[in-house]
Amino acid sequence: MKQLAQESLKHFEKIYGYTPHHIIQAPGRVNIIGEHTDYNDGFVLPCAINYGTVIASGRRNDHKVNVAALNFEQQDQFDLRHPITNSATGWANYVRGVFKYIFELYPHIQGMDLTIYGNVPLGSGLSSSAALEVSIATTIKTLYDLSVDPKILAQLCQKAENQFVGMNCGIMDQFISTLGQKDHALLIDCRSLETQSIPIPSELSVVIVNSNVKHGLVDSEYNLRRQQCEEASSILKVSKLRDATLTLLEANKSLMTNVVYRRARHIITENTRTLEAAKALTQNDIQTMGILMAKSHNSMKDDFEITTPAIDILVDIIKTPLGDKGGVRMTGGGFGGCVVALVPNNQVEIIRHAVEQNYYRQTGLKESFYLCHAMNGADIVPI
Ligand code: GAF
Repeated sequence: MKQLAQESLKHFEKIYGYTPHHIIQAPGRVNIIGEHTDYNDGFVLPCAINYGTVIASGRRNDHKVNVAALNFEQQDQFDLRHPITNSATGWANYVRGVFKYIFELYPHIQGMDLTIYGNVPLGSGLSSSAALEVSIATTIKTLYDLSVDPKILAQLCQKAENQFVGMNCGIMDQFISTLGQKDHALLIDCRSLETQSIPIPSELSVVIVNSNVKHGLVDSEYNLRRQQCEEASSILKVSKLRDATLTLLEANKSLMTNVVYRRARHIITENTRTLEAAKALTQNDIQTMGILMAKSHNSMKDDFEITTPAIDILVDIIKTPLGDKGGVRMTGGGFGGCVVALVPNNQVEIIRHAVEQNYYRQTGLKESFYLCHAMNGADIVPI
C-alpha cells in the first residue's frame, strides 16, 4: 500500500497544486469460507488483504467534489448542493453513491479534492468495489471528523452498492474492508453483525490464484441466486435461510423446484461449514479446514452452480500436490475470479509450480498468483 500512497500523493500535488490533508487506505478481501451466506443472514469468514485502494484527499471551502481515478486516467466532478445522480462512468457511481448516502446523514460536509489509486484486480472476486466504497467513506469521515460507527459506515457503503450502483450484494465485503484485523480472519454473523477474530496460524499462508476467467453476467446471475434463496425461504416459511435446517428442507422438497432445493441446500450446509471452519482454524486443524473447503467448493459447483470449468480445473491442480495438508476453493461471488488456498508455508512454491505447469496447458488461460497477508481494515496512511 505504501507505493500506492506515494503515487496518489504525487498525483494529488500535480493535479490540485497543494499537499493532501490525508491519505486513506481500504483493503480488498478474500473469503476463506461462507459464500453467498451473507444475504441469507448467515456466517462468513473473510480476511482483509494487502491489496486495496488508496485515496489522497484535501478539504475544499465550497461544495465541489473533484475525483481523479488514476487507474482509469479519468476524472469526475459533482456538487454536493445539487442532487447526486448516476454517472455513465462505472467506477464513478461507487464514489457518487457513497457521497449521496453520507451527505444525507451529514449535510454539513463540504467539498473535497481526491486522487484514487488501487491494486485490487478488477472483477476478480477480491472486492475492488468494496475497497473503493470504504476508502471513499473513510476519507469523508476523516476529513470532516464524523463520529460514525464503523459498522454503520460499512452499511452505508453497502446501501450505495445496492441502491445507487444496483448490485444487490450482502454486507460481507464492506464489513471486512472496514473492520479487518491484521493476521486474523473475521467470523461475521451477518444477522447480528457480531464478529469473532480468528487468528490465522503463522505457519499457514493465504494464497490467491486468479483464474483470469472473465464472465459478463456476474451481476444478473448473482441477483438471480438471491431471488432463488428468497423463494426457498418463503416456501420454508422462515425469514431467511439462516433459520432453515436440512430436516426442514427435506420435508418441503416436493414443494420446490430442484434448482431452488439445491440453492437452499448450499446455503444451509455452507453456514454449518463456516462455523466448523472457524473452530478448526482456531485449533490450527488444517486437515479439517481442507475437508471443509473442498466440500464448500463442491457445493458451489453442484448446488449453487457458480463455479466455471477453468476454476474447477484450477482447484484440482492445487489439490493434487496439496493433498490433506491444506484447503482450496473458489472464493467470492463466482462465475470466474479467484481461488483461495490455505496452505503450510513450505507448500507455497510447490503449488505455484503446479499451477504454472498445468493451468495454461489445460485451459489456455494464464493465471495470476498472489501471496496474501491478513491486514487491518480501512485506516489513515501516515504521510
Ligand atoms: C459478492 C458480494 F458482494 C458479497 O456480499 C457476497 O455475497 C459474495 O459475493 C458471495 O459470498 O462479493
